[in-house]
Amino acid sequence: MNTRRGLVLAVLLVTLAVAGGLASAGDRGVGGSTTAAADKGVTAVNAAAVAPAGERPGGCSVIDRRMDLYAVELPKDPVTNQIRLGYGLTPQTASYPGPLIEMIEGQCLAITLHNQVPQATLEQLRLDPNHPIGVSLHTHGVKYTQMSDGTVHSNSFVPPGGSRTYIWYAQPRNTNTGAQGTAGYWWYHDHVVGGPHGTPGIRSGLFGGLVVRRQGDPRPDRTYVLAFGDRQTINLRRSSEADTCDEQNPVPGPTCVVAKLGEKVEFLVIGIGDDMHTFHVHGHSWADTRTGVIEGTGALANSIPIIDNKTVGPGDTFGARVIAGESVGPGHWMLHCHMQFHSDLGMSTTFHVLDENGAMTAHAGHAPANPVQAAPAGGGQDAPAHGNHG
Ligand SMILES: [Cu+2]
Repeated sequence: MNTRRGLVLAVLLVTLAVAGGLASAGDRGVGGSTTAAADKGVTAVNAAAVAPAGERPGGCSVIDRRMDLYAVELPKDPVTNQIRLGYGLTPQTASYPGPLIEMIEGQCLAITLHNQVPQATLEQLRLDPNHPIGVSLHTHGVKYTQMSDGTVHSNSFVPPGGSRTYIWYAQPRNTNTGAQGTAGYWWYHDHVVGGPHGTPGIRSGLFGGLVVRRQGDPRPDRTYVLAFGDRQTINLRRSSEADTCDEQNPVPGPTCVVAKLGEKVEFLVIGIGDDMHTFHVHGHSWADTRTGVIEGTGALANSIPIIDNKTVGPGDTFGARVIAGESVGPGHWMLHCHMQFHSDLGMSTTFHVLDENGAMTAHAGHAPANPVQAAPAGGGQDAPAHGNHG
């Protein structure tokens, strides 16, 4: 009888939560009442369905922007057969990494996360059978309250089939209060799938890049999010799987890093998993600053190092800004971890720089299809393979 009563209560609470969410579609952003979350008797799953009202970080008085984010199950990894999950702006466009989220300091963003990952899949990913089932959205760098932390501890996660609104505030710098601001390169990720740290969630693909710009920051033409992870992976893929560019019509994406000559390209590099890595790209270098660019020519600007290799540890993020092919021309530029045994094991991909017409020039970056077997006789150019990433 208790079970039955509990079930009825649960259904009522979920109904209330949905109604509350709809009713608060104004500027409040977070829907629902705080009743369920405050009631200690409510199960974690039911409480998680309710995003309490008024849960905004200090300074975030109005929601400037809203977006939906879907967590879905993707086809299994073609190589390892692991479960793959992804975030997407629509369920159909979910990927790993998830979509780049861009904010400007001062902005208050409400993101409604819809958990469409099947319950059975989430159960399969559990490290502990008593761990709650759900997906969350946890972020770095920007401001959020406990209710947008995306953890089990704060019941700020989403059960299968549910939705929840998270609020992020890109707090601006304030010289009066000493607030440093939030501009920088960050990442967001699940913190609940499989365990209290979301380790199986991240490992499955539930992560993405977040960049917060300051008003007036130089803007890139393209941004690529590259997560350096365990098992010597870039974006959870190794070697040839990390580079799926169609040479005729390369479509930018998590496995196709491509730009036209002269384009300003921004790499947002994330360290995930348990290993240290180094991010290195051939033929290009960047300023080791907050934006990857040096502004001004004073003594301070002159003291900034220009680098082409940077260490990234677990949870670290940074941005690197390059001008595609600047001074070096189009080609298939290697991009890899410089821990040698990592690159040897496949932690390598390619930055394809096309000419000004969007084509790969005939002379650029050609390499023997297999450097071991196809040693050039007489110094001639071999087949136009774009290998170089194994
Ligand atoms: Cu590495």
